This record gives sequence, structure tokens and C-alpha cells, in this order.
Amino acid sequence: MLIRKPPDIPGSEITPESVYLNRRQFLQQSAVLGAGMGLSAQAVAGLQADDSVTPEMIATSYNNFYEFGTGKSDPAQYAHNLTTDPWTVTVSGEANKTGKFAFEDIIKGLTSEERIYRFRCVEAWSMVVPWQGIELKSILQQFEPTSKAKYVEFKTLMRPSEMRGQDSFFSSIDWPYVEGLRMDEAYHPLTIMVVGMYGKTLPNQNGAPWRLIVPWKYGFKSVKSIVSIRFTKRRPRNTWNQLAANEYGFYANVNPAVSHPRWSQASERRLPSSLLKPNRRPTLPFNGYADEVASLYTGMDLRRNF
Ligand SMILES: Nc1nc2c(c(=O)[nH]1)N[C@H]1C(S)=C(S)[C@@H](COP(=O)(O)O)O[C@H]1N2
Ligand SMILES: [Mo]
Repeated sequence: MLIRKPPDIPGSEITPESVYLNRRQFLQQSAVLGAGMGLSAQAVAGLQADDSVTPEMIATSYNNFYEFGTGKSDPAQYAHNLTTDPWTVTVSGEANKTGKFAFEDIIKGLTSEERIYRFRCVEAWSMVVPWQGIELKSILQQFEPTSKAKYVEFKTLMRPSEMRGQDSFFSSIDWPYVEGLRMDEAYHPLTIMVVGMYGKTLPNQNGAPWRLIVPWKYGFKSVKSIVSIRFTKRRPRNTWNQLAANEYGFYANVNPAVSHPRWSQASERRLPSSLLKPNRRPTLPFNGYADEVASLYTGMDLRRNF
């Protein structure tokens, strides 16, 4: 992200338009989803008429997962080496129930649902993805965080033997990848822990067996392959902020009015995007979810807290 300019998607990865869901089908589907979620269809899915679902081929082969390399195709090429079963998660910090838990035991009894969200990377490309996820709040509440818990921190697996990018001499990242949210952001109904996409189990390159999705924030907040959850009093560090604090903040709310120091955030390339069909469109405040989440930041200077 910081280190290299993202390459354009090769034409071979662009799926013909015939595979897109047609608009009618899509809107019907999102209405059903919205009803099931107890929030208005438009509010939750928040979809615009031209938000067609990104072809699965693209969402699973054009990735950022630096543990497997910095190239967009590296994760799809190398992540199959990752062992995701068994998967142990360590819960620690300001909570009554801490310790080591099997991933299956944490999600047992919780309901996952399909959520079609826009996904906006800080590099100014975007997708629309049908995730299968569980509200993060219902996961976190099981551990009974105390009133001292103001933030929650997530860490990715550290396993250089299976994650070739962690071994790399040239990597400037201080592994493991770490991210965090304020508790009210973590408890927001749009925030989900994802276990699948396109109706299938989550592929390794997208963060198996589970990863965060916070649809109103830049993609780097959505940490993959999580093995640690820690409740904290103080704001946790986050990987990209540590690497370049003037370029990547802690909040990372999608904001067309605040440019990255090296490029504008006013618009985005919606994948599939090519030189002939750039599919460029304006970026929306909070990635189009302002009605739902803007109140979380009342009174905050979003230029300073970018
Ligand atoms: N552990 C880990 N999580 C990560 C990243 C990463 O490099 N390592 N990249 C982030 C970035 S910059 C983006 S845009 C999204 C990409 O998710 P996707 O590959 O499923 O589209 O994952 C985020 N989560
Ligand atoms: Mo990103």
C-alpha cells in the first residue's frame, strides 16, 4: 500500500458483465437482507442503484494481505499454505472471560448473515462484496468486557513458516498486523466479523477463518486471520499508522474531503476497472454509511482525526 504503486488489474482477471447480478435481482436481494436485519434495507445495505456486486473472481484474486507478499496477486497465489484448522484465539485485557478459545467455540450458537457492503481501500479502489458475517458485538459480549474497556485490539496470526511475507528481509512492517476500534465502533450493528463471502467459506487470501469488516472505514482497518482480541483502556496501536502516521490514522473513516498526502480520496476506481473503462465514481463520506455512523464522531475534528 505504502511501498508500491498498486498495479492495474490485468484484463484476464476482468469477468464479463454477464456474470453480474442484474439490478432487479440485486435490489430484491438487498431488500430481503435489510428486512432480516431489523434495520431499513437501504440503511444496512446502503446500496446505490449502480452498486453491482463485484465478480467473485476479482474479490478473491485482487487482495491486500502483506503477510503473503505486497503484490495484489500474491495472497491468492500463496495463502493456500496457511493452516486454519485448528485455530485458537487468545482473549485478554479488560474482560471477565479471558483465555484461549477454539474459533469454533466462539462462533457456536451465533447467527451469521449475508451483508452486501461497499468496500473502499485507502488506495482508492473499491468493490461491492456479499460477506457472510456475525455482528461483532454479539461475539465480543460473550467475553463480558468491563467498563474499563474503551477499545478493542485485534491481531493477525504470526507464522512466518506459512506466511512468506512475514519472513521477508525487506518488509518494513512490525508483525503481527494489528488494528483496533473504539468500543462504540466495535458494537455498531454494521461492524461484522466475516466467516464467508459469495455464499462460501472465507478463502485464505481474504482472511480465513475470520476477519473484521468495518464498511465505513478504509480497508486496512479490516484485519484478517485474527488470533488475538484484547480489550484495552487506551487506544491500541495500528500497523499502518505506525508505519506512516501522517498518511494513515487510527480512525480511517472514508472521507472524500481529506486527501491522502500522495493522492486524492475524492473518487475511487470501482472494480472491475480498466484503462478503457475506469469505472471511476465519487467517494461518499463514511463510504455511504453516514446516516448510520456519523453520530459516532459528533464533535470530533475529522480532519485531525483522519
Ligand atoms: N493481516 C492483514 N490484514 C489486512 C491487510 C494485511 O495486509 N494484513 N490488508 C488490509 C487492506 S489494506 C485491505 S484493502 C483489506 C483487503 O481485503 P481483501 O483482500 O479481502 O479485499 O484487508 C486489510 N486487512
Ligand atoms: Mo487497503
